[in-house]
Amino acid sequence: MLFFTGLIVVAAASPLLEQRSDPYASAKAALRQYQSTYEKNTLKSLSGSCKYPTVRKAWGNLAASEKKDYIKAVKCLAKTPTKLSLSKVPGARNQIDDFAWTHIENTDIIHVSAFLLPWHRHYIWLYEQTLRNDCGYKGSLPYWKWEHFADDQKVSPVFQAGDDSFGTNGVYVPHGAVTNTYVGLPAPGISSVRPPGNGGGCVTNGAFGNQTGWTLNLGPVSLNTTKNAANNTYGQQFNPRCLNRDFLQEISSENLNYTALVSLLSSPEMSIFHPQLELGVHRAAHTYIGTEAFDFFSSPLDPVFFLLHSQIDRIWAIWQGQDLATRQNAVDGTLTAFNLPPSANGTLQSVMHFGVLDSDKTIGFAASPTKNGYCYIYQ
Ligand SMILES: *[C@@H]1O[C@H](CO)[C@@H](O)[C@H](O)[C@H]1NC(C)=O
Ligand SMILES: *[C@@H]1O[C@H](CO)[C@@H](O)[C@H](O)[C@H]1NC(C)=O
Ligand SMILES: *[C@@H]1O[C@H](CO)[C@@H](O)[C@H](O)[C@H]1NC(C)=O
Ligand SMILES: *[C@@H]1O[C@H](CO)[C@@H](O)[C@H](O)[C@H]1NC(C)=O
Ligand SMILES: [Cu+2]
Repeated sequence: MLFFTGLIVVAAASPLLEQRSDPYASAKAALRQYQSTYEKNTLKSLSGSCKYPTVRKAWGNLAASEKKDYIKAVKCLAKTPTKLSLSKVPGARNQIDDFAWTHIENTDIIHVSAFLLPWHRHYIWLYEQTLRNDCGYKGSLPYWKWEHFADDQKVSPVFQAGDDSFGTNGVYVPHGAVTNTYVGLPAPGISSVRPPGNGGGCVTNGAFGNQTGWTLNLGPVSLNTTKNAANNTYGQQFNPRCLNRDFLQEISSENLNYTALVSLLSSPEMSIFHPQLELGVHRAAHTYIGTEAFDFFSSPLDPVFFLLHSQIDRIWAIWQGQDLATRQNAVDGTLTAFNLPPSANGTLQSVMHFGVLDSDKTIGFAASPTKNGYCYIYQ
């Protein structure tokens, strides 16, 4: 009898305890609901050649062997030769540089414009395909589930020191604020100031730390710590150096938690959702990591970039999945970054460029993660 009573008390008390101790309990419940609606609607909409979507999972939910395979495939990209013309991009050596350069070349078009979401959807899909086709990877692109560790991002499985993770913060090097500028935009002065974090130097552990011999070849472009020469405006010269980071925990605490994510997902309109996503969590995630990841142009040189943008794509997919009929084809923004120079609004027919990686695609081509050759779902 005592035993029985005890059980009832525990069962009744645990949801209350959870709510008291977890400030995000209700946001987590709301996210589970968004996820379930997204999955249900997506599975219902499957047709044609996408009947069995591959599953993109949080990095922390990959098995140890899957993590190892992913990292091995990324390292293989650094061993496959560049397709870029060395007269145009003298510093390019490998396919990591092909991805970085394609982003650099498009930076002034694909950010703060109608292109952000569809361009990066196709770009990270190409990365996933290249890992599979050229480097034998069998899995899917993972994502950085930043909401789960927002209040202490350094304990995230993404940022661990072992060789099955992406490494920790960079070593501390005293430094001041960093101002990044959109090189090449017609109106000067569009920049973003970031206070110093508690790193700033080389990452010295993990799969891409300097102890492994991993180097970045191109860039940086928009960090004011390196005023690039005229023949290196876009970081096209060979500049071998270590991967750097400069974590800024308060940016994560204030912008990347469950509450922030759920508030973003509750946006009713693309014209609210897109700017809130891009200038909110997207900017915050890049800013949190700092240094290379904070460079508007060469940020894909931090391998975590692809997990970051997989998370961005996940958030967009979940938002679209609440109401595919009205949200799948919604476009917001113009054809130029910050609308400079002023341009028309983007449409499903607007064309996106992928340099040496792929032929042009339209915004509409990338509207659905389960059509036009894409076939994946986030879990
Ligand atoms: C890695 O970076 C650290 C910090 O800058 C430095 O002390 C160390 O010598 C570097 N190691 C290698 C192998 O370059
Ligand atoms: C780039 O210009 C600098 C001077 O601004 C010069 O020292 C350097 O040799 C040039 N590099 C190349 C590859 O042309
Ligand atoms: C979580 O994010 C929200 C929205 O950005 C912020 O207002 C709040 O301070 C953060 N922290 C907690 C514990 O909710
Ligand atoms: C572009 O879109 C904005 C926001 O949706 C709208 O207010 C504006 O009228 C559109 N401009 C044109 C030229 O259609
Ligand atoms: Cu980008």
